[in-house]
Amino acid sequence: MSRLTLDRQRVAVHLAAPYNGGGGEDGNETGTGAGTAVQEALPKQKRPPLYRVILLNDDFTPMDFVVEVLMRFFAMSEEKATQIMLHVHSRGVGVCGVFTRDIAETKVQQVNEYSRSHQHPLLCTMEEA
Ligand code: TYC
Repeated sequence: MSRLTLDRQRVAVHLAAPYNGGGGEDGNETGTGAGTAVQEALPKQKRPPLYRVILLNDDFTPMDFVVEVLMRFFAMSEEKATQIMLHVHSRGVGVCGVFTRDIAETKVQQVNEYSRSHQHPLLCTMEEA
């Protein structure tokens, strides 16, 4: 069962709890003063959509440069970066990480701008996870 379903269930149980007037000043009310029943707001949806940041293979970008990019912008160790680079090199695409939309957009921009400024055709993109 998804967490969303669980949240909805918890809210339904909460709202269906018996209205027993406990603590009322005159025995009829709930203690809010004027007989007004107060319903708590539904919980905000807390989980934003996530996006995969994807690296694309090409025939020209040097492997060392791709490893440097992965270390610089995705805080990977050299070992992890090499593993991801080789995956992209052999499979065509690979995931650098999963982020909220703003962070993913920033990473994509940073990688593409850095690659362009070094005259490499390396491309980064994103997709909803
Ligand atoms: N295919 C490139 C080469 O042979 C290396 C490479 C790996 C390029 C990953 C891009 O995202 C990439 N030099």
